[in-house]
Amino acid sequence: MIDVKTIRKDFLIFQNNPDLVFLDNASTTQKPQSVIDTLSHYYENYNANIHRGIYQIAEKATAAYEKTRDNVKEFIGAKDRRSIVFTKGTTESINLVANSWGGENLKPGDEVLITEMEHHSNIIPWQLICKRTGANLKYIPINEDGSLDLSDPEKYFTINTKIVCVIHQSNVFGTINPIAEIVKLAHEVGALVLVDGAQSTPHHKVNVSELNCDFFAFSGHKMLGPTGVGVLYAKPELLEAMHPFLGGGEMIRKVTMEESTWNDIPWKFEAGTPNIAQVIGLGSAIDYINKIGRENITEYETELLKYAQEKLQSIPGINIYGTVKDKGAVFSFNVENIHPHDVAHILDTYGIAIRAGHHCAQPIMKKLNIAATNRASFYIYNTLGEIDQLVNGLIKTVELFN
Ligand code: C6P
Repeated sequence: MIDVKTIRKDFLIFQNNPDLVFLDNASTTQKPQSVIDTLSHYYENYNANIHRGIYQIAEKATAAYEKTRDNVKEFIGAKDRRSIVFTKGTTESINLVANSWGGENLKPGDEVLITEMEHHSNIIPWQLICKRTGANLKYIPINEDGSLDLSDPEKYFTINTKIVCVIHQSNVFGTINPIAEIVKLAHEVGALVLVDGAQSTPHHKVNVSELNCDFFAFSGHKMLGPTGVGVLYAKPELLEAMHPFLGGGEMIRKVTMEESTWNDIPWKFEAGTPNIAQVIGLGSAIDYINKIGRENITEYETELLKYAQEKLQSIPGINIYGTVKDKGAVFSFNVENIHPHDVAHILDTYGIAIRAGHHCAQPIMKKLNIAATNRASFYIYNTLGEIDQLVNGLIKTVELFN
């Protein structure tokens, strides 16, 4: 079980901001001292470019960077370290697949299947590539409770479907989607599957081999790591067949004035100087999460979510979005007759940080016929007491407007 008091001591931000109640973890998480120290240690002791220098600190930097690749491989249950490509984040990972795989493999009449629950990062790259290639973009609809409507799969999974791109855990509803079922439906019609794991990877045990997905994307900053680093997992044979996304240093084998050949995977997809410190910092974040244990994280967050659900439901005029049983610790809601931005602003005056807006998921807002929601999202350092503070803040907000 999680010892939240001890955990909070690892996060200096809470000592430096004693009144801060940080409930915007789906947006980004705070960083433990071990991750911050790892970044400083790299810059203070062995800052050098990787894969190039043959002097000692460059070799040390390269080894630390590549060690994180092994760390990530184990963390997500990949079979092959060549499957792990470092990117800037989930957004870049999906753009890489849309451009490199989609640009090469999609043609007019093909279908890209996504869902109405996607973050813009898993919509826009597909809209762009569909426009470029003449492929069609189709959406699996969602139900009122925030679940996917998979009642009529033949309507969506067809012989024209070439790739299915689906969010693992919704950043608005918290819904955890049935990826194994979706992978099965997609593979039956010969389509690939890309999973957006930005919201699942920080909170649950993820095993890409068991899921049998073809691509999996996530961001370091949502799982205690630095900004500017993320991962694309892909089956090696897919990466081998795909063209490079970005061209430049390190991704080549031989360059002539006329043409070039490419480095081995995964480096074929890591052009230029990567975010070295951030990648090494991600390794440290994974170590921290492993020390706590992901089953413990899921268990603790479920407790937080249950407590929040019970407490928040009792506030008059509250509407909760995303009521499925299988969900992560993300809580979207509105308060009757009070704009979400006003709610978030008033809560901020009590030191409570939540997010208000469309959460980069405008198709969901359209489906629910609302402009925005409030969203509280939890992580390992949040406490039941902070949920009480949120509830008290909301009660005061309601009183203020009545
Ligand atoms: N969602 C939120 O507050 P990047 O920016 O590349 O690290 O992650 C993008 C992204 C992709 N998919 C999902 C499911 C996400 O939730 C996000 C980021 C943040 O919900 C910022 S909008």
